[in-house]
Amino acid sequence: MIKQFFKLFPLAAASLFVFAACNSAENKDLKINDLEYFANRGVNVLVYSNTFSGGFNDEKDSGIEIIHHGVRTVQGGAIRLSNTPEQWDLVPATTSREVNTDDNSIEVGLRYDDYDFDSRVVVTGKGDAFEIAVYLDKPVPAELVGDAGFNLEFLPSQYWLKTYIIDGKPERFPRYAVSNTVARPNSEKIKQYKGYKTYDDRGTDQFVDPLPLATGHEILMAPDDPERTIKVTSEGADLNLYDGRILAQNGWFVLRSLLPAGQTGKVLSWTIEPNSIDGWIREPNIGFSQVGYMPDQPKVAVIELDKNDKILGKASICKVNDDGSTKTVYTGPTDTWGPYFKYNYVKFDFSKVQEPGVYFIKYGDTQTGNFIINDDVYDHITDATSDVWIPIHMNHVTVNEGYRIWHGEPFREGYLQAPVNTDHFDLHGQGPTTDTKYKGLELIPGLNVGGYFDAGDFDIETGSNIGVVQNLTSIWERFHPMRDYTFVDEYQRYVDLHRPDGKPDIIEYLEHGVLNIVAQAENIGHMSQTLTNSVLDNYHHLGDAASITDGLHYDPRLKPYQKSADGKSSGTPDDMWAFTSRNPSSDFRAATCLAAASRALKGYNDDLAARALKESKRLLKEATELMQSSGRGAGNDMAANLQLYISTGEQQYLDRFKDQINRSLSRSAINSLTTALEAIPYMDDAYKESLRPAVEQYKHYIDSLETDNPYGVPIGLGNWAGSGSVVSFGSTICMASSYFPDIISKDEAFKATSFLFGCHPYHNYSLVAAVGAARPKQVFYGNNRADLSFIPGNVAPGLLFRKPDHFENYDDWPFLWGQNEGTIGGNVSYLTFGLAFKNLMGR
Ligand SMILES: [Ca+2]
Ligand SMILES: [Ca+2]
Ligand SMILES: [Ca+2]
Repeated sequence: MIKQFFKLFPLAAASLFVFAACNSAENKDLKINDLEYFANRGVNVLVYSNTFSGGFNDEKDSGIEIIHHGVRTVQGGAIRLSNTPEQWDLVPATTSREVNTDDNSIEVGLRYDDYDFDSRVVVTGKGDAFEIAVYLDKPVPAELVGDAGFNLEFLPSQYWLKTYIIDGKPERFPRYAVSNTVARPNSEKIKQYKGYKTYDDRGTDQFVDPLPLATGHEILMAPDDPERTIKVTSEGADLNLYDGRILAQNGWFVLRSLLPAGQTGKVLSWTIEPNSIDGWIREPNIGFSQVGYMPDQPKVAVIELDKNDKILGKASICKVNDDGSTKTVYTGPTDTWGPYFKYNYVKFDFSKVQEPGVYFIKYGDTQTGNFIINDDVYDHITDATSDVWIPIHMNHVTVNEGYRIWHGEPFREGYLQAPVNTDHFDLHGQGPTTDTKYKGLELIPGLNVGGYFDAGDFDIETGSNIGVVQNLTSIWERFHPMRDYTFVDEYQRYVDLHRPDGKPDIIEYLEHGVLNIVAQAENIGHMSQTLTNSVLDNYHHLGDAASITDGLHYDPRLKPYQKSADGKSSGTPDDMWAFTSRNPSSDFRAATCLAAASRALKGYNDDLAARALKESKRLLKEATELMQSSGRGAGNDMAANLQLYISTGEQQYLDRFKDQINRSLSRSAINSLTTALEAIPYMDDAYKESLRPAVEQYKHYIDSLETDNPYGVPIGLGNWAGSGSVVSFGSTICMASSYFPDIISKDEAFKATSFLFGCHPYHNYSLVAAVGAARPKQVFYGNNRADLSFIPGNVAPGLLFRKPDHFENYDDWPFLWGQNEGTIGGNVSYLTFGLAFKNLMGR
């Protein structure tokens, strides 16, 4: 009824809106909605919709959260045991969560098992404010008095440089962490995750504790920015404001009150008033391909709208002329897709615009940055990843670029055998045996060669390094890219970006990966799980990888920080460890990738090709026997069986592959179609034809995504955002379309590129660093994240889903790995996709 009225009388509707916006009687009560959070215009208060995870402790995305005018600016509301908790400080378990719509409150039970300490936090909506109250049935345990407090954390990038007023005194949030600290004895430090320490105390036996920036009973934050204004009042206890970045660059501003000693019942009460802007409507987010479009490709923008926003029936394309003037060249209808989680979506198809040039999109008053239409817009989408990101992640070499050293040669002292029964902080572990000839903490020679840093950290994850070698081999065999803009000298252990050396870069990258896998096979005897940090205080390293360890062999006979007379060893236990518990499936995968890589390396490095083949045969034999004797059956890995068939031509692998692929395809084509298609060049025509039903099934899957979400790609809702699935989706489409163009049109592949390059929820920036015409993302969780920067070519995981209905990707705060990290595995997959895509498009 109302809709009809708006349609018939758009002018009347507009003036009605103005009236509503000026009417201060708008109801701003924070009421619990159907999704169990408090909401009014512009303010969402989530109470443990997202709980602290056990795996990585404090990920800065749990507890009591505020999504303030579209941006999640507050999180972490919980009982915490320090002033500015770090990632590896203890977090409470959530023992209960109760939503009481009758009295508009949500109550959670929190518990620290280590201290047998329970508390209840009750959040109650009271008009346009809410109260946070803490209840105790038993007093704070004696050992936590002075440590247990209620903390709420504020996103630094949304508050720095803005003002705050505490008990009437004006102050400014600091852009960089520069405030006072005190050193206290370690005996007073609350223990950290699994007893590890995040800091190196340099022998002082003291830890650093930040002092408050300010203290008071009422704080008004960001009165200068209505979208961020929040007032917090504490009934009794002092409110202390801390800067969490003093201890850890990923820290937030922390507001904290200590819990009183010896009391039970309601022990703490804060009143929080987040400002809600009258009639606030989030600005439309026009998703489009920042990289641009080829003239004859489909061009569909997806416009994300506030559910309070009115849908406009038309949008336009404007052209930027040579003289800088602009002209509307196309106006067309929008097509309503409908609601998807928090927002409404409409699509705007402008495929008819085909003339090469510079354009932008206009929807109402919103206008995008510019993009290009031309044949060659996708020609360089993989260059930054290939020329810059991948070589910067080469381990055990110095990497130079122009005037800049990205990192020196890391881990010169090599790797020690991890001691038995070690439970590691990065989710690995050494079992009760070493499965090698080495004793715990003994040097395993020869491992500090080749290999790739895993991600924003510097460990070698053997599993992903195996995948990387496999993918680089497949890239070489499928596309033979001769691109040569990287100088790699394994003897000098030196890499120089943008310097051609006469060898194809892909072969050099492949060689670098193989060097480490062969070294593991030769020196450990099998694959490690990981080569990684032994101490937590150098695991979170930010800066030059060569300075993670001191480069000297660890000698426990020396005191910490003491060097031997010959200058070759030290008493500092910073050496990396090899976790060597044997896993025959990992050896089986290594055998496969080494067999394939040895083919590719022939003629480039015959010695390494021969060593790779020798180790491949040995590992394959041993892994097969181990798997058989443990009853696990040999080779339950169809991709590996295919590769082994290609390498050896042996019927047994072909039989196993065919059997597995048939069973797998009959379950679902979605996960195994790529592997099935990869086999086509090595099989007969009948095999290819037998895949037709699976390809048809995949086409149905592609079509079904059009109704699943407005972007028509698989969108993941996990704790690590899903651009990796979009890359795989794109790769499968490219391969399927090249073999079965009658079933899957190559146009489907543009859904993947558009999503990656800007047509996605939350904002419209390209998720690939430095790739994208007007606006690639600016910050990533690379190893240079402390500089709020990026490493070119990195693919961000992208749109992280926060329960129950919020997608986000911070572009001013790099430190959430689930949205902004990139991995060696993921970036090599992107390279594979990009090359396949360009190949399919005839570029
Ligand atoms: Ca890692
Ligand atoms: Ca080269
Ligand atoms: Ca050392």
